[in-house]
Amino acid sequence: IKHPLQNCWTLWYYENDRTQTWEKNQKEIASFQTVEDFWSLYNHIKPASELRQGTDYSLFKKGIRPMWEDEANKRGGRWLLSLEKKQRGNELDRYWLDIILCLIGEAFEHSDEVCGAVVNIRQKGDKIGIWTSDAQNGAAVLEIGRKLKERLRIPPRTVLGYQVHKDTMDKTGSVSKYSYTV
Ligand code: M7G
Repeated sequence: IKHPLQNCWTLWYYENDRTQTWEKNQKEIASFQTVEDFWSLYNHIKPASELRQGTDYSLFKKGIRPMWEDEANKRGGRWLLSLEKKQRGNELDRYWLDIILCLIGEAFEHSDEVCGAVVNIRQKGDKIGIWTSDAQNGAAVLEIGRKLKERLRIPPRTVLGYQVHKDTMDKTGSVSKYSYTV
């Protein structure tokens, strides 16, 4: 028998087709709920570093759509890892895989607060976000942020910031503020 995961997870792919709405461009690829099915999916798809600019992968608990508007996300936010261009070549795929393993392996004490994660492939620099459901739950948000930083082996001098989705949504300038940092 296969090894069951605590949760069932869905992988999504986003491609920016300008004739469609942002929401319509989010496509469900596949769902899995065992370790073996995760690896067969992972081994079958392109690594993030080989995707085209402007695309995203999102991995969310089944039933949660990878968007701010979803009931599970609308009071939440994300830990944001902004990568430099040169990190696509070496660190992007490792970070993304380590994050997936933290998610599906329920690595956090507050794993119930985790909704999913997104990797954005962008010309200006790739981004990875780990989405949690309640931006007001400081204890959970901070525990998840600290554990991420440790598990990804992010150097202590690199600051990770948490953005509330509402702030990201309403942002007028180019950057939205961090509500927490680790
Ligand atoms: P992005 O893809 O998160 O980052 O957001 P980028 O600026 O580096 O490309 C780009 C745009 O996509 C936003 O300004 C929104 O128009 C749209 N968008 C992104 N997200 C995450 C959402 C979402 O959750 N819901 C909706 N409706 N639009 C979104």
